[in-house]
Order: sequence, then C-alpha cells, then structure tokens
Amino acid sequence: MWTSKDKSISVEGKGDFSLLNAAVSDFLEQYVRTCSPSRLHLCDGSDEENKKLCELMRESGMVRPLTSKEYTNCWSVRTDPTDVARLESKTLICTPKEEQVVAEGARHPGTPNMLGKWMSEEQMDAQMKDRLPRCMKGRVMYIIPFSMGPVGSPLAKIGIQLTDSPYVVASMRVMTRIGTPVIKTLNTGAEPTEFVRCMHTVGRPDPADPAEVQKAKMRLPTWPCDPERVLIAHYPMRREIVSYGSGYGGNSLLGKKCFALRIASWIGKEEGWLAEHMLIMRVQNPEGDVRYVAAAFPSACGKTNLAMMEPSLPGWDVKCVGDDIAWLKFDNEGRLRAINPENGFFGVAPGTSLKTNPNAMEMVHRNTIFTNVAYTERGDVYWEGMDPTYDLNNTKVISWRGIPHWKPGMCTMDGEVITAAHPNSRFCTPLSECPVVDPLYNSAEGVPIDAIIFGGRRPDTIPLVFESFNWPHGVFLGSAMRSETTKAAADVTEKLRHDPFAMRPFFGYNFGEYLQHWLNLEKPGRKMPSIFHVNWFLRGEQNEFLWPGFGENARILEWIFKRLNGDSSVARASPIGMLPTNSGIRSNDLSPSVDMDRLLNVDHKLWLKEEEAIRSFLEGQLGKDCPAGIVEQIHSLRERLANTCSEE
Ligand code: O2Y
Ligand code: MN
Repeated sequence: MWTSKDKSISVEGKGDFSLLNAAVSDFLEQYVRTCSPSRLHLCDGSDEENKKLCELMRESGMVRPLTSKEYTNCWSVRTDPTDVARLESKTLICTPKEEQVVAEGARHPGTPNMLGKWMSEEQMDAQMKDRLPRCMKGRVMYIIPFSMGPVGSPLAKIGIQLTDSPYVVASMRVMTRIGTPVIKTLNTGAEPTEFVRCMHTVGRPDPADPAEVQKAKMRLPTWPCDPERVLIAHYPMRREIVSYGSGYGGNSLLGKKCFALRIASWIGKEEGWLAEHMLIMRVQNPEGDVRYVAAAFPSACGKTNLAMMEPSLPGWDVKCVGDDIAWLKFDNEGRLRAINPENGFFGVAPGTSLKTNPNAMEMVHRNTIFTNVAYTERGDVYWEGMDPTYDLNNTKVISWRGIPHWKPGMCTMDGEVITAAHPNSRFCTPLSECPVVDPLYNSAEGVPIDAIIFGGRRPDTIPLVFESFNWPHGVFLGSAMRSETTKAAADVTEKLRHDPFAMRPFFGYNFGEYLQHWLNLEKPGRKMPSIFHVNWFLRGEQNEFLWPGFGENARILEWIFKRLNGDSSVARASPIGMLPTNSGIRSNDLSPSVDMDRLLNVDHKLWLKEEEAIRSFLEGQLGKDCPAGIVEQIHSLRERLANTCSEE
C-alpha cells in the first residue's frame, strides 16, 4: 500500500516505496493525485518482474510471444494504426521565454519555424490540466527508476518515469538501465542526486464527450491511446517531461528522444557538454590501430547499419557502442569522451536483412520486442526487405494491421499498396545481445572520440565523403545538413529537408545558442576531433545507387583513418572542404566498378544552389541569433565557390 504524505490518499501498491527519497515521493504524489491510478507498481527491474509483465500483456492480448524455436523471449506487438510514429508537430519545449527555444529569425511573423516548437510553461500546464486529471483511472501507474548511461558513471543522468503502459515498462527495461540499483544511487551522495521527472500516459478520451468515447471504441482495444489530443511537453528548466496520448516509441519511451536529446541538450549547454543524435563505433585497422568515431545522420538514414557493420576490407573490425544517441564531454586531458546513454536498440525493421545488417539480424532472435512488424503462422516475424528467400506463398502472414492472409502486392480499394510491416516498425533489443557490441560500451568514463561524421540521404550534390578545413568549418557543415525524409515521423511531408546536426526534431534550445555552444568547445589544450561529411546515397540516371554502401563503407573509414593519421597525399582542397584524391579511396577492386570521378564530383551549378539554400535557411531561421563564426563560414563558402567558378 502507498499512502500520501498527509495520509489522505492510499493506493494499493507493489514495491518498496521506502526507497524513494523526498523529492521522488513528492513527484509521485503530485501525479497520483492528478491521474488517479487504481494501483501503483514501483519497478525493481528484475527478470521475474519482466516475466510477469510479459505474461500479463500476453493474457490481455497486447503482445504475442514468438513461438518459433529460433526466437527466445521475443514478443510481437501491434499498436493502434493511429499511433505509429513520433509526432513532431505535437512536441514542444516549454520555457518562460520564447527566445530560449526559438531563434530570432524564426520568431519573425511569416517565417515558418522549422526547428524546436515553443509554448509557455503556463499555457502548457493549462493544456495538460485539460488532459491529465483521472487519466489513469482503472489502470496501474508504473514507476520506473532509470539511468541514462552506466549506473553510477559521472556522465550518466537519472530519470523517474511514471507510465500506465506495461509495454513502455518492458521497452524502457531494454532501452535503459532500470530498477532498484538506480533508485539507490539517488540517495548515496551527501546531497540527493538530481533526476528528470518523466510523466507519461497513453491518455483517456474525455468520458464527458460522447464523440470521443465513440471514437475510442473504434480503436484497437489492446492499444489505448488518444491520438487527437497527443501532446509531448518538455520543461527543461523544471527538468520535467509530460507526454500524453501516445504509447509509441519516442513519444512514450521518455528516456530516449525526450530526455537523452531534448532535455539533455539543454543540460549539456549549461554544464559544457553535448547531447547529440549520433552513433558511436570503434574501428580497428589491420595494423591494430583503434579509433572511436561518432556519426550524426537524420532518422532512419542507416545509423544502426553503420554502427554494427561488417567491413568488407580484410583485417578491418567494427564494434558498436551505440546506434542513436551520444553524450560527449571533454575530459581533464582535453580528450572528447562519449557514452551511449541508452542500453538498447530501437531499430527500423523494414530493410534490415542479412545483406544490410547481419549483426542486427542475429541479435533480434533474443530478448526482443517487435512493434508493428508482420507475424507469421510459423510463430516468427516478417517485414519488407527481410529475406528474399522467405516462402511467402506457403506461409500465412498476418500483417501489422491484422490482415490474416497478407500477400505481397495487396492493395486497398484506392490502389494503395498494403505492406506486411509498417514502414516505421521496430525491433527493440538490448545492446548486450549485439554480436559486435564493444567491450567498453558500459565504460563509466566513455570512449575517446577522434572523428565526427555528418551525413544525409542526398541523391545528388553532396560527394561521397569530404573533410572540414577546421573545427568552425565542421560546425558549419553540421548546420548545413539536408536529407531526404523517411517514415520515422508521422507528420513530415517535405521531400528534402534541412536537418542541422540531424537534430531538427530534437533541439532542446535556441539553435543560435546551440551553434555558439559547438563553436565554443574549441579551446587551447583540447584535442578537437576531425569532422567529415558522408553521403552513401548518390544516384545515377536510372536512379541506381552509385556507391554499394554497407560493408563497403569500410573504404571510407580507411580514408578517414589516413586523414586522422595526417596523410596529406590522399586529399585535395576543394571549395566545400578536403576531398579524397581519386586514388585516395581504395575502389579499383570493387565489382561492379564505381565511378569515383562522379562520386567525388563537386558540381558548381548544384553547389551554388546548395549554398543559396543553406544561407537562406540559416539566415531565415537564425536572424540576429546567427553566431558571427557561422556568418563568416557562409561568406567563405560563397567566396570559395565564386573563385573556383571564375577560374573555369
Ligand atoms: O518514435 C518513433 O517512431 C521512433 S523514432 C526513432 C527511434 C529510434 C531511433 N531514432 C529514431 C528517430 O526518429 O531518430
Ligand atoms: Mn534517431
């Protein structure tokens, strides 16, 4: 039994509530009063607890176990079709002043704000007051103590998530370190440790509104949600997140995008470090030299594949520290160190195959929660691009929407293709299951970063790889990133969109201040990582990819290694940065052959347009908040392009 401080409310409860310190107890009490859960469950993180929870979800029809012998402790979940991806338009950062979140340019009336959306704390409180009261009536409120980063690491941070979704508990258990050891670290120091307050509910349509109640009846009974009223609020100054109405992915696993990127980027600015949308990988060459690399690509652009790739070049080896988020901080020796704050993968299933990511294919057979993939009569899972040899003719496949005899090529009455799996369907697997997880993935001090790679999905203009001239130029390259869009967000319609630092949906504060923070990191005595830009997605006349990608990307890593070792013979200056010489990247043994001239071409006409697009985006969004260091970079690029054009 849990009882409020003044003893006026008692709720049946499971777990040892005496472990909670005063601050956590106050947070819990505030939301028990508001949400009126029927029961409380303080999660201890044990295997036994997880087993019971999965069994409970199985009984309620929310999850199905994969019964095929090839899978151990794997589960398949279908969400309501209205709740399948992050919702950027419903995601807001709430602070006292708009300028803390939105840069000057984007505050101009008539200029669309393309980065973080703002609402005042008071306005948001009122919106939530309309949604939260009694939202957990009849449900259990789970209390999840979790650590982002290895428990006790000086780089780690703690959160407490309240949620009414057992699916969220099971997924947070994979994605973060949860349970009693975390709660105990809150109380070990002289001062109680700070924690981020994370409040989540799948929502409850207003019972007083018959239309809403009617709509709710149409939804998948095993997946309660309130899609019309979804709202995901971040209060960085209060260190609080409140998420209403969605049980899916980044909307509900609050340790991930909400905490580890939006709130953490704010904390990082205050404390002098970075929270970035980056994978972390260890690369070793045949001579045994090791380099750790962090890479930022927009959502669903292949970070997971790169982070655990199998290099095609003999003697090269890749190990994975993380595939999505990096927290980076300079140590006392001036080395940039990184931890992966997460403990699992929440990877896109469609397109994952033995060819694109053999290590992911191996690891998803254990302790994995699949969401919105297809389920088969063999008791396993299926998704588009998984296995060209899969016998679809003789296997009954149940699509993610529950179509019982799904076949390829099925269409709706409107001619729309019906897919087996949702394009944003996911596997959720512990890091420890990855066959190439780096032994240092749990290291408290983090791994030393030598290179940062930016990238995007561009069919033209951006060459296969190039290097920045220096740190400020590298920061500019991050700010100039653009990429073709994917299905990771439900409400994004542009084809090619600006996505600076791959952080567009994840900035926790003013983009101008963010850029200045990056520029300020360069200080005497610090070993600044080299910055590169890659584009594996160049296409030819028939829309074919010009570069084989996947394991062959080791060839790009080889060039990066040479540059890190100071080899000036493999690079030449160009208006956009240091490009590989034509023989700089090993490619003559590739079959089919590749057109290196084309892959490394800087087309001046296209680049004049690119420069125009970058300048107008940065000037438009930043206005007076554009740091002088970035203005200088814009001018220099223009000048270099003009000089090269006039020489031709
Ligand atoms: O909430 C979702 O729909 C998933 S979004 C996601 C999941 C894992 C890693 N990255 C992302 C992303 O959008 O960048
Ligand atoms: Mn991501």
